[in-house]
Amino acid sequence: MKLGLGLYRHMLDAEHYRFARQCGCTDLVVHLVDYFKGAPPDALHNQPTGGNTGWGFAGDPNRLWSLEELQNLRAQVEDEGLCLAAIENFDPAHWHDILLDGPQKAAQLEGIQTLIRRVGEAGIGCIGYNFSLAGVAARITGPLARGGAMSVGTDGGDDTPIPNGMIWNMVYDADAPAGTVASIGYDELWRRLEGFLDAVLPVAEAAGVTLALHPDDPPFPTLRDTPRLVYQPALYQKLIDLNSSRANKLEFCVGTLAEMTEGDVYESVEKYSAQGKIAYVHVRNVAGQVPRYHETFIDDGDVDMLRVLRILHQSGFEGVIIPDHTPQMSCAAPWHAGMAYALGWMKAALTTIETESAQSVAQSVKLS
Ligand SMILES: [Mn+2]
Repeated sequence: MKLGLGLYRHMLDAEHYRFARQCGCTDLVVHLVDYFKGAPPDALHNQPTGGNTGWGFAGDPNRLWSLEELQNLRAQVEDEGLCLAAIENFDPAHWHDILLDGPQKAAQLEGIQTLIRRVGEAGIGCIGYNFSLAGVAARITGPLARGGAMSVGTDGGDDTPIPNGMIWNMVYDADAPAGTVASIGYDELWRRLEGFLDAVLPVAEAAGVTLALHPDDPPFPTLRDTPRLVYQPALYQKLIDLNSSRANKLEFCVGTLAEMTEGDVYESVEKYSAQGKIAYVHVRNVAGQVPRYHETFIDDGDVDMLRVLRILHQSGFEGVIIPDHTPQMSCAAPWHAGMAYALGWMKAALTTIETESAQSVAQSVKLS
C-alpha cells in the first residue's frame, strides 16, 4: 500500500507538496474543483460545509481542465518527488445535466469524455467521482472530536428540496428560474448512472484511466428530497455489477461505510478488496451512524483502522490510501496538524503490517 494525501485546489503548491513528502507520502490525490471560492481564511482549514448555497459556485462551464494544466500539475508534483495518483471529483459546471438528465446532457457527456482523454494523456491514472444529486450536505460542524477538536457530523437529515441551479451541493446557475429539482426514484438515478458509465467507461479504458466512485456521504437513504446511490455497503456491488469494465472501480471510503446502518465494515473491506475493485482508499474514522454520527481522529472512532489496513494488505491491495478528512487541531495550523497526525498514525500502521508480513514470510521459509 502507498501512503498519499488529498489536497484541495487552494493547496496545489510546492509548500503543500513538500508537507506531504515530509509526512511520508509518496502519492497525491488532488481536487481541481474549488469548494472554497471567497471563503474566509479560517474556513480554509476545514473541509467545506457551507450554508444555503452549499459549497458555493461551480467552475466555468465553458472551460474544461486543459491538457496543459494537467501536464503542468503532474510535472510540479513529480518535481517534488511525488506521484499524482488521482484527480478527485468532476466540477458540477461540467456535468450537472448528466446528473439531472437535463438538456445539455449529450454535450456534457462529450465534455467528460474529452476530460478523461486529457487526464489519460497527462499520465494520470484515476479520476474519483461522486454520482450524487445532493452531494455532501446536511452536515454540522462543532467541537465534536476528542479534546474538543472541531469536526463534522450529522444530526438528522435534510429533505428540503434542492433549488433549481444547484446540484452536488454547488450552485452552477445563479440565475436559474424559481423552483426545485424534480423528485425522482432510485431506478431513475441508477438509470442515469448506467447511461453515464456506458458513455465514459470505454473512453476511460482506452485512455488508461480508472473511474472510482465515492459512496454517498452522509449515507442517508434520501437527502434533500433526492435518492442516494450507494448508501448501504451492498450497493457498491450493484455498481460493480452494472458495468464489467476494468475501468469501473471504487473510491473506497471507510468512514462513509462505517456511517451506514447495514453491513459490517470489515466484511465490506474484505469483499471489495478481494474483487480487486478498489482504486484508492479514504481512511477516516467516525463515531455513530446515520442519522447521527461525527468524524473522529483516526484512532478514536468505531472502526479498528489497523484491522481495516490488515485486511487490505492481506487482500493484496497495493494502491493508495489517503486520510479522508480529520478533525482540526487546536494550533496555528489546524489542517496541517490534523493531517500530520493521521498520516503519522497510518505510516506507523503500514510499517507494522509490512514488518509482520515480512517476518511471517521469513518464518515460513525457515519452516519449509
Ligand atoms: Mn470519503
